[in-house]
Amino acid sequence: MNPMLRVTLILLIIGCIASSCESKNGLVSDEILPIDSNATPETVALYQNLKAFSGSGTLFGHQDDLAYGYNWWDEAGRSDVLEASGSYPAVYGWDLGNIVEKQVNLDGINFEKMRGWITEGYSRGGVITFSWHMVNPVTGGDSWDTVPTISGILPGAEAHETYKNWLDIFAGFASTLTGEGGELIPIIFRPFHEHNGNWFWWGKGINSEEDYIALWRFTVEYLRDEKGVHNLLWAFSPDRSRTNIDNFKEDYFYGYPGDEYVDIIGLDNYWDVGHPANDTDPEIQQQNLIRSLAYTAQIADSLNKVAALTETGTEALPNPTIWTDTYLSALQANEWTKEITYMLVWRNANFERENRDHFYASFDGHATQEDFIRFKESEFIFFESELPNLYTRTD
Ligand code: BMA
Repeated sequence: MNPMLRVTLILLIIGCIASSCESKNGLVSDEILPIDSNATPETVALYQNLKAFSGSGTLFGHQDDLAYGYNWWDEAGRSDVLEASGSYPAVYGWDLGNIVEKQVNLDGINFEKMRGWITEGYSRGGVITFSWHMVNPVTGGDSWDTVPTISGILPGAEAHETYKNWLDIFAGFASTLTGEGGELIPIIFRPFHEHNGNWFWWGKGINSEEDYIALWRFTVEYLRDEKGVHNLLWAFSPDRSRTNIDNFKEDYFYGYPGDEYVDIIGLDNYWDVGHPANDTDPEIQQQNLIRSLAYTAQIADSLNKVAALTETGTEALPNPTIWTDTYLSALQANEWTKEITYMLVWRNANFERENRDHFYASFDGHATQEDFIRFKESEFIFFESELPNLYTRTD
């Protein structure tokens, strides 16, 4: 189908649903609302449009896309995804690690410049998501400083005020991200990710599940109710490697703070896409990828929320046809996997600065480029140039 026709059809579908037509799963988008009843109109629209869009395609996203690439650093207009495929990604991931401590984030991105790139991506219609590799508020170490921490920052604990001050800084940043009309830019906020793993200070086995839940709830209530931050959609994102695929729908809920505290049912899955530590037969891995995506979508559907593959990728892209053979075929595998609204691949670390091949999106000239273009040209995958307007309700 030609891209314009495709966009028109999607706009029609979104318009129809927004004006109370039933979608294929019997929902109307009006029925779905973010956990923040005071969310800004654009934030509500993004959430409802993602839900309405679910099943029609998957948006493609990339971490740090506009800030740097495999062989460039901080050059206006550049993007590895654009240069490899012909379009910017539809979703832009940014990380706030070190926002309290420094002018630049943990990977060297200046926060003022990040603000500009966020505005730029949003002004072209892209979706913005934040993770936060937060410094350990108790020890001052990094996110990987895995000593028991959460009990030390909950209300009443010694470092609680410190933690609140950090959230104030976050609120300041989130509240100054505005579009051309002065409206706040909606942000899919994905704090304390991969919490069922034991590699971050907020992880499993290091803290109690109860404390993790308390921290999440406190964070939502403080930012939303006390600080009045109303441009956030909250994404929950356990890691697939620490779930048993046969028990996924139970394992998924480790640390789940409750339906009133989560908007996006996310999954971080590096495990089933060729992780070097996973020696499962590749065919079984592909089946597990499909199963993990389908279960995630089923959970989202049962809770009337939005499903996403919030982080994924294979470092240095050793499989030349990963985009179509692994991702596209999994996303299109069945009616459930098709409900994954977006996928985000991790950053393309700059080779000169980091002296390693730590990249997850194709760049111009890479062996995966041809397949990346095929992936982009698939009717099911949406890059930025193919996006409908996600920020306006059409009714
Ligand atoms: C990790 C790696 C690190 C990076 C961190 C935060 O997965 O990419 O190099 O510092 O994410 O972006």
